Amino acid sequence: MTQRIDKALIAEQNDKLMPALLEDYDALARKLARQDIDIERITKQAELFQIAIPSWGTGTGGTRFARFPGEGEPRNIFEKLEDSAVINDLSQATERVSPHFPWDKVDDFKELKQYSDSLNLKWDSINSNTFQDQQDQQHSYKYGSLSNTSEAAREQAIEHNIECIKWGKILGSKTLTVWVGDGSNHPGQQHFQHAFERYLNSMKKIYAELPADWELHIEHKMFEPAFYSTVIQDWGSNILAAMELGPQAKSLVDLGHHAPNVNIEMIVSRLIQFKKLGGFHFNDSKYGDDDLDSGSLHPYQQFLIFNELVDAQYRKQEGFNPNYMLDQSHNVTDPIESLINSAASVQRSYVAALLVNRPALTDYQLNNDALMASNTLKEAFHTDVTPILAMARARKGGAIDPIRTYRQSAYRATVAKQRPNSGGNGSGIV
Ligand code: LRH
Ligand code: MN
Repeated sequence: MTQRIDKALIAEQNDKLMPALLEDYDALARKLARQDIDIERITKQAELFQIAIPSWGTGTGGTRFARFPGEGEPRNIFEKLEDSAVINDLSQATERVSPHFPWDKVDDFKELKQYSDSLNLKWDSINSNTFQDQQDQQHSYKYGSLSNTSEAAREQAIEHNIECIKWGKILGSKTLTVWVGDGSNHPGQQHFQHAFERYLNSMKKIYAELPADWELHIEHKMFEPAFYSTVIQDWGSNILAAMELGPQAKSLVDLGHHAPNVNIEMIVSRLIQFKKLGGFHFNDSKYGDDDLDSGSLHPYQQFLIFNELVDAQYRKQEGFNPNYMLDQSHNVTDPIESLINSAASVQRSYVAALLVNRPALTDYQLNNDALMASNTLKEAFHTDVTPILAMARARKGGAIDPIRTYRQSAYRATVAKQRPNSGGNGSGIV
């Protein structure tokens, strides 16, 4: 039986919190008015903000060492959709879900579409998977997939991606995201150019099957599962591949796929300039691809990324239409709470970036006034936009304090009774 967050509970909780919110909202409105910023214009843009939920993020994640399942784990895509609907009930900013095949594969995709429709959820980018061998798989991906030296293995991987497009069309998705772990662990093991050529030839066969209104998003990653070289290891190989494939191919930036201290906001600026920014997998990390909650460690970097995105929006940059999505692994928190928190964190970076005084910034940049240019960004970053985020949620029927309302709903305890513990504390990210 589908569990949702009771609208009456949200209303009752909001009623308690609204007087304080109105006070804070009015105070912020006066502060922004002194900067000639109309808070209502900003709140409307906050209401339009959407970020997709990774289906695989609704379950407890793990590492190669272990996974410690939580209570009421979703056991299939239908239960992952239920949890995603709860996140959207409270946040009103996550109406799209991104599936991963074959993890979310079903026999009847029309039935799955009907179920998502019944939950007012839409389908975001389709993620293919040629980084694991499936039960009945003929050719192994041990030595790669789209760049494998075995033509049979490449053809198998191409077929899987084309099948993902077919399933995505039934669900109403418009994007295929391709991340491959292809690479090598030993110097000399792989011929870098030949491997890239095999990858490109395989991707050309997938690209040829793309519907005219679809995009193909290429995701780069520095390392893991390969630990010496990775075929698409950085934005350089990524944009070269996207340019080689054609206008529907774009680059996807997963924040955790870069070496520590890489200037990701500058990579974003380059991809925007060459109309190759397809979208993002937001998360945060301290060491490797840690897939931690977005903005939990580097909120200023996340803000600086949105400063580039809002600047492009402000300049009406041609071909600018990036897709936003979370890609996280929740090993020690309730995944629903982490996804609610992270969606709000990314939305906060966007709203703060809307407050940047761009004409002033341009002046300081042209006059090499580095300090005032930096302060212009910091002023926006340090503005507490919490009242705008809460008001945007409340006006759309969401919760002023989504975590508090979620806990009041006892949703997790309820589904824990309905979903027997799937046990299996093996290892692996999902
Ligand atoms: C690879 C990645 C990719 C997904 C996987 C779940 O690290 O970021 O986006 O396919 O995580
Ligand atoms: Mn990713």
